[in-house]
Amino acid sequence: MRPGIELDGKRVLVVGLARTGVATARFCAARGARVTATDDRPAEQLADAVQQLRKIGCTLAFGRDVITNFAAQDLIVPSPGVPSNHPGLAAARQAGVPVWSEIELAWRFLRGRLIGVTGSNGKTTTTSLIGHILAGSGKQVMVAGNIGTPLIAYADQSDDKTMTVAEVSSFQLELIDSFRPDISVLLNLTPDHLDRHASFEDYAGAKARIFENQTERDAAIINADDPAATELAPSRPQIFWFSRTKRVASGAYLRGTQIIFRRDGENTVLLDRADIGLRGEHNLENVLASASAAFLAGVASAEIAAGVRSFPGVEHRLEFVTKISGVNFFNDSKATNVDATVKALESFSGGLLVILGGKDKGSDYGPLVPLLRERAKVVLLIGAAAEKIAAQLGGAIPLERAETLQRAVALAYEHAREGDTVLLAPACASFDQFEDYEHRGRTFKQLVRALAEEPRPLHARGREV
Ligand code: UMA
Repeated sequence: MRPGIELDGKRVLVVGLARTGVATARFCAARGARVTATDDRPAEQLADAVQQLRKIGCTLAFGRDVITNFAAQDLIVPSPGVPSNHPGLAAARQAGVPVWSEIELAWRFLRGRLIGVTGSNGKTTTTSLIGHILAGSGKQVMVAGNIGTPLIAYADQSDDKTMTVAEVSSFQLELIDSFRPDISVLLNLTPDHLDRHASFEDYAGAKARIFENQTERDAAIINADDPAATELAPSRPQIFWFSRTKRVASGAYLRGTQIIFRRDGENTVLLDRADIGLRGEHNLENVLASASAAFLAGVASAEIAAGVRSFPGVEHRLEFVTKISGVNFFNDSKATNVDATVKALESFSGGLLVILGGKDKGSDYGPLVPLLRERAKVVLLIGAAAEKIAAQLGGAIPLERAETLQRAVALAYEHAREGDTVLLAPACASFDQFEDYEHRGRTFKQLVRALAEEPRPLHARGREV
């Protein structure tokens, strides 16, 4: 039984008024809560939210200097983008006011079963793939969360037959209370968001909360090849491992080209490697995790194989854009941390022109050096992190300071030779120059398509690098 919560007449403060805040305020207001909605940005920048929330009777407060009484609330729901050490939130906690992320609130109203997917990388692909397999097998599915649509926006649409697949981030998990997925997935754990979390341990601790309320009846699917992830393995839920490299006692692994799922000593062939159209070893991991989740959710192996075969991939995730005069262009704008960029580089054998940079998240770019040296011809640097990256790459590879994405695309195309690949895999957040990584990815694709309209013959290009 979920604990629920009575919202009627309660004072609810919603902090941050983008996707999560607007959906949360609407949800609470519809249940009779007295909602105050606040954002550090001025009202003029939030015209759409203002219009929607005024209409449903929310009290609105905008701008950093507006004093909102955080301590006088019954519940506070900050958006994931609001740091949990926000001074108002600290005051509320001190006064004993619950501070929950929106996934906590949503979970209390969701019906049916929940699959929660977390990890540093691969969450979006895995969440989408699980949703795709479940939908293909005829289940009633909702896909939501960090992937783009807040979970709370769908809570009302669920019923006992619904399977919800939710991508959940460390920002969302760090403020849960009773949130409990029936099936949890931890894909991997590498440093990320160290501008928000005090340390790697703090970040890992937030991720590990996905298991916190799971019971013996629930399942946890964990990457056995990732030491940091295995360290977080919980004691209560049943654990199913997945591995690219070794046989596991319980869970998914490779036997030749077959992907096997082993449970209670019994092996089931789920699919063959040949069914996987996605590029890169990291995507093999995503498939192992997705197939395991689908199997545990009751999907038959033939349907899992069919789902993996027909999966088109995810926008902004090693997405093939086009080929112009023999040069391939790939958009991996979702590579917002160093590990994701490592995985992107590993997916190509060489001939790369790599666009790196954006808003730094306290990252160490050193791990990129060996792969760049081996596989890249040149790095084009953009955004605020350019100088830090240049200093850390330390002459390992030719660098050009392109500053903007537009210039980076033009320079990359100028330097590329037939058979080369231009790869946007920035290893950084996008917020210094773009609204978000999707905006960055769409901009990249537009710039590339503009090049495609006027392809120049290869011999007319600039110098070899
Ligand atoms: N704001 C304040 N005060 C602050 C900080 C922010 O008022 O101190 C306000 C901003 O002015 C802005 C709003 O808060 O108006 C932004 O909130 P938000 O960033 O949480 O925006 P949402 O649109 O609600 O997006 C969030 C997730 N954003 C983040 O985690 C940063 C989205 O994940 C998610 O898709 C969405 O909820 C729905 O669940 C994005 C993301 O970058 C894709 N996630 C990180 C990642 O994947 O690495 C975790």
